[in-house]
Amino acid sequence: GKVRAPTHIISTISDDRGEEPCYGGVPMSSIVERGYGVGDVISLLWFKRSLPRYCTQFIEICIMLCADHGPCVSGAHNTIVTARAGKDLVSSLVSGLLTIGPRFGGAIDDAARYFKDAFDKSLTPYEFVESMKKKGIRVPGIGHRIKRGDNRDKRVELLQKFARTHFPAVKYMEYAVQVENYTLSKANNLVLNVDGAIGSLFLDLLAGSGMFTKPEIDEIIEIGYLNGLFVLARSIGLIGHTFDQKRLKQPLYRHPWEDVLYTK
Ligand code: Q5B
Repeated sequence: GKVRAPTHIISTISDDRGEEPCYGGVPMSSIVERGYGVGDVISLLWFKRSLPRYCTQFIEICIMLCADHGPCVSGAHNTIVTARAGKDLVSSLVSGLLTIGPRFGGAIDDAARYFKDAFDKSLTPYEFVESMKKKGIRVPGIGHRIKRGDNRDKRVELLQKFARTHFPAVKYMEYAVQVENYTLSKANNLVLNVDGAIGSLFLDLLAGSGMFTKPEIDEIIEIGYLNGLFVLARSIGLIGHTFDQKRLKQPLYRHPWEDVLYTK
């Protein structure tokens, strides 16, 4: 019989060999004809299944709400400086993307990991937060540079409102809110931030949609899919900042001496 030569690559998410490309087995024409959105495309390419409409809508809301947060955040700042140094679009974009990490925008996966672990072990918010403190780990998804208990992040409120209306259950989100209540009793800046809101709500999406088995959920959390939402979303804003600086013909950026503490 025929012997298949060993392949160097295995790929399971899309196929471009036929008359038209397929995402997760769904032909492009069906994606267009069925009126699918970017949430459906993410479902097919990242999660390899069609998710219910409320899930894809939630993904789209995450993308829209995280697309930009002004010129002063780490990512936009890097992108602006790079664009003003005369670099091209891709260089300016990746320079901003490279700031995404545990402190800025890239705390979603760890928020999901730690909230899930604490909730599944039935830790009280006090036990969870204090155990993190003992380990010297900041609670991912908690804290913000400008948001406060009396100046909440509108994005968090919008995500919570959507989930309370459309998700079958929001147990992880409610747990995150209890954690926030406790951290806010310690300091006014320790709000549930956008990373923590997405991390906890995605746990609810994974657990409540009935579309994922428990091992699949564990694998998604272990691999760390969720920072991808912020990376994808913020790319939209960073590209915009690059165009903005070029349109405005901004010169090379040099940080003012007065804003540096020169010391020995
Ligand atoms: N403390 C976000 O810190 C920030 C604590 C904490 C326990 C915590 C910090 C943090 C976890 C990572 C996280 C996502 C670095 C943030 C985002 C997207 C964004 C950004 C934008 C956008 C802010 C003061 C005191 C200290 C700390 C304690 C702080 N956080 N304790 N758990 N999580 N969070 N990142 O203001 O006793 O004085 O030593 O790392 O979730 O990135 O808009 O800007 O869309 O672009 O610099 O929204 O919270 O506070 O470092 O001066 O700390 O609070 O130990 O206590 P800050 P610090 P002490 S959303």
